[in-house]
Amino acid sequence: MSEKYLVTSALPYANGPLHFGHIAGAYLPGDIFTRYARLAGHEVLFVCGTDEYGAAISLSAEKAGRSPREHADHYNGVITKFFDQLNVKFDNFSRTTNKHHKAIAQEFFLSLESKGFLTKSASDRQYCPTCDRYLPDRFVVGECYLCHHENARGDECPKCGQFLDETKLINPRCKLYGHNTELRNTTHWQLRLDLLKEELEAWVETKKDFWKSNVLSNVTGILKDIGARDITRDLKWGVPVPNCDEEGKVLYVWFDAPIGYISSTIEWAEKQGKPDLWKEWWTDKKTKLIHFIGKDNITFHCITWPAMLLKQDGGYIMPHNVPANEFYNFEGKKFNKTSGWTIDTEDFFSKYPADYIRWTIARGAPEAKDSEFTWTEFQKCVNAELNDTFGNLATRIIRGFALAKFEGVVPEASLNDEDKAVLTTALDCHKRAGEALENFKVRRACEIILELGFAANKYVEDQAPWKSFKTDKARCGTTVNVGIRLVELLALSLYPLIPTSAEALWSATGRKDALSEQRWGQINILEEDPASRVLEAFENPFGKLSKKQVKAEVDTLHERLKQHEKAQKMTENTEEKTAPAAEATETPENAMNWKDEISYDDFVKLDMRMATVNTCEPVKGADRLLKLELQVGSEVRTVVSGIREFYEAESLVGRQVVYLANLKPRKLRGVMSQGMVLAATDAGKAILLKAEQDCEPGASVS
Ligand code: B3M
Ligand code: ZN
Repeated sequence: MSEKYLVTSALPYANGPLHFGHIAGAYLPGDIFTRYARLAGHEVLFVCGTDEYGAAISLSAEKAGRSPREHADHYNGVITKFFDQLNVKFDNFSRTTNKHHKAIAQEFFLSLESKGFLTKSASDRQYCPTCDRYLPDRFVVGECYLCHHENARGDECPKCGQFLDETKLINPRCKLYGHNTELRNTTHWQLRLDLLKEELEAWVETKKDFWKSNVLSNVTGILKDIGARDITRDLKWGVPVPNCDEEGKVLYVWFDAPIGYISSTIEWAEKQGKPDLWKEWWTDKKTKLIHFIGKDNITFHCITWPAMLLKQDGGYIMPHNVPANEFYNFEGKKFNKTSGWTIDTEDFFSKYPADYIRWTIARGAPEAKDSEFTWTEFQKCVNAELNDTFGNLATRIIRGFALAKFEGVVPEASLNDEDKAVLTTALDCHKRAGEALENFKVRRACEIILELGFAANKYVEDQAPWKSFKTDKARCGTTVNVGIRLVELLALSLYPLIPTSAEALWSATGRKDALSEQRWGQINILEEDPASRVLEAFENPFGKLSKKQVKAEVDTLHERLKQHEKAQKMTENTEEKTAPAAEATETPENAMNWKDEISYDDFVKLDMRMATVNTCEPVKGADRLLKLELQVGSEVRTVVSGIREFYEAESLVGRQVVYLANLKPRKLRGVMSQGMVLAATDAGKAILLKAEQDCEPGASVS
């Protein structure tokens, strides 16, 4: 039966690049499902966009020295490019700052309020008197009162994973500057999930036969003692609470974010020139709304968001299924950009085609439990599966025989039982792979398609066309003809998973029509005969990875981690060793002229940033001064520095420096210098500081 699917993937926060862990959870599964569903004849719309409001974006923007909007602009670009590289294709990729978003988010709020599902109450919250602002969620850090981890966030502890009450943090500090905080009383709105508990439980009950068990158990567990939850924050960056006369109250990002699915659809409809078309998706009872997410987003998609939808007047549909995935790790640990435990995606895509990673992730998709990427597994997937199974079949049949021995024309066939048997097996695999994909079982689909590949290779092996070519050319011709049919069906089966390679295989069989426009289950390779089709040159879309290559990848990774650990140790050492400096003074040569002790609070007043030199020129009439124009985040600052005798002006352009930004500006030889660049002095020579590797200009130094 033909269905109507509205497919979404979790909206990625526009505050950093994505890694393959994210891809495995929400994006590749969404893309695979969408591609499959289209082939299966379903009507599909696939929407996504960046999640741009809230504390996470504000904090990360402030760290980078950008405004939240500039920060979101930047990462929206980075993320869009990543999806292009991976061939993840949305019908619309929007942003929660799109022009439709605010109004619908406010409408959702007002509708819940008018029906009595919101309450308003005042309570104590963390406030930073120095920064003069409240510190919602991750803006405040401190010791976890449950597990005593030192760096817990206001909303949750990364160590014990528990949601936290920010007011109970031990030694709370403002995350960005380390200021001491205090509690202040402020008003917030709560969504009365307690009043919706029964309705939600009844709704979840209707899902119990087809939702994934990990999702069901998670949701029923949380629903048991669900209470009211805050849906507003004291923050500048967000959708303003509607009809509210107090300044600085915005909707909690998790309240507005899922509405991004709707606003992205509205944007899509507008681009189609049919502004009302979005309603045919969001309010048509036939639409099956499918949310692809990672497991950490289950509560929001299966409880809060449905609760919000239940009490709207627009006639919105409810989620049909939420096939959440578990986590996808990397070589035994979580992906971690800070420590370097990650894959540099630019480097990756410069070496490997997207289909290699798509296949590897799909093959080991974290569907029922956490799984991981390892370089060895990657090599196995590429070499043994893509190349030796799929590539090999096509190479042997097409290049080895059809092109080399039959002048590029598919020979006639006269099918015997063995030929029919392999074609039947292949058709059965294709059908079963479709069922697996329809049920979000990507891993299983890969296994079944491999089965198809194995059966096809075994058939060629058994038929030994290299022998029959000499003894029975007609038989050989039939084997080649059957082989072409098998490659054709293989290409169709692989399309949702590895579209580019599948298209290459498809056209190599001489098909001139578009693969993406075929119908799953409607190519009958038992009947449809490719004989006399003309083939063109064949390029195997797959290659192999050498042992050396894999070793180099693993070595680079460990080297990066080692560097990171070394750098960390150095910081720890300097922190610990400031006191015993007295020992060093025992030898007179080492006598240090220590400055007076300062407090940590004094130190954090220094606003130091990584900056990139845009231009640099000598200051006229001053033989010791250079004028540097620095890129710091999105801003440009001018600094005059007394380093002319040590550096050629041109040689500094493009390099990074450490920049002290909040030094009172002063005029030097008629040029206003806004701060200074830091340098070490060694034997009377100034040596500019830089970080061990280039950073985002504006990155803070502490
Ligand atoms: N941005 C969290 C995440 O990226 C959040 C998802 C929103 S989906 C509406 O994991
Ligand atoms: Zn502060």
